[in-house]
Amino acid sequence: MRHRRALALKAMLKALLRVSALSACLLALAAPAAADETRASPEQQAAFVEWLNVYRAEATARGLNPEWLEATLAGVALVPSVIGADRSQPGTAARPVRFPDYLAAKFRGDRIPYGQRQFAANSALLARAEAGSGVPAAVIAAIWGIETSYGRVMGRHDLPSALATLAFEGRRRELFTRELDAAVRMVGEGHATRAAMKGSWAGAFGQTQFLPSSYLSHGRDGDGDGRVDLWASPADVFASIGHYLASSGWQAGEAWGFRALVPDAFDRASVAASEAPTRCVAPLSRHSTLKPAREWRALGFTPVNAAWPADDVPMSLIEPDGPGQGAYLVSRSYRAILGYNCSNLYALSVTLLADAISLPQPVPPVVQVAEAGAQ
Ligand SMILES: [Ca+2]
Repeated sequence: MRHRRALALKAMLKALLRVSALSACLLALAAPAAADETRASPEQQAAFVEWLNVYRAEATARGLNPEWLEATLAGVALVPSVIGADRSQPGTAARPVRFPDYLAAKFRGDRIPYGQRQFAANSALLARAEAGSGVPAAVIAAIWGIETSYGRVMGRHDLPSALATLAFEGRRRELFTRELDAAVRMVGEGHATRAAMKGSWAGAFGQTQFLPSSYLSHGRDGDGDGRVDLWASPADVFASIGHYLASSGWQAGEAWGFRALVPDAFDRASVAASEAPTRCVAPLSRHSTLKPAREWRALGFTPVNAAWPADDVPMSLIEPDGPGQGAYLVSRSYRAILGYNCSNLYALSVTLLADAISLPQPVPPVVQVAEAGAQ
């Protein structure tokens, strides 16, 4: 009896396997686009090789050492999945992301509790980075946490291949050609071996997720060994993040800002910015004009779980999801985070994570909302 049942089971499994094999075949036939995401066509490969030859010639003309080019471009290949990832980035105008959903995704898992432990465990190195840059240790740690989950997720793509693919694709050819040049310099000048050049599909690498040009201009040697190692040295990672934010306009002694309650029937048009921004245009267009903190206080704004800064600190109002759905008063230091990544949702998630990992309990309420949303 038991034997017969086992045979029947076997037959059923076999039938199931046949069906799934058949549906896999049908899927493969029905979805050539999915196959294209991972494999380049011969035409694409040929076009990429041609582009690479042109790049090599132009980079040499720009003054890059041909030996450095050979060393860096060795083994470079077109990566169609990089193009796929670049074309399906979230938060485009067609698919806006709500801040609570964005925050929930960023704070998923152990991002806060692990961050609290990492903030404590690295307090001496973070304090040194703060002293050197004027950027609070908690903000440096929060960038580290958002970018790579505190150094745990740095990306495994071959960096020169990802950069060459993005430059070849052409949507942001100028930017990625420049970054490929910088990657060539990193290898040529001995900052990293060719084999160590691993990073995200978008060309960012190490615990800071710097692009190669940021490494060359903002990388700092925090542990004094004469090298800048953003993959393995936490001291270098913290010093470099601090330097990057200070260069982007962080004001020492001026905190990022806070979540605020907006007075009833507040006239937003009365605080509209008078000039269009010249950098990071879309996110900065969502900021009101900068007004001293004392004026916001006089208008009836109230900080949530925070204190007002000095009266003359300039702040602007942002409401990421529109009026009545959560408001923040942010300083010029907040704007420096937009230099790291030009997105209000990104910058707000950094500042709220900084508060969540560094302030004594309880965790700020907006963070609890995001955590609840993640479950
Ligand atoms: Ca170092």
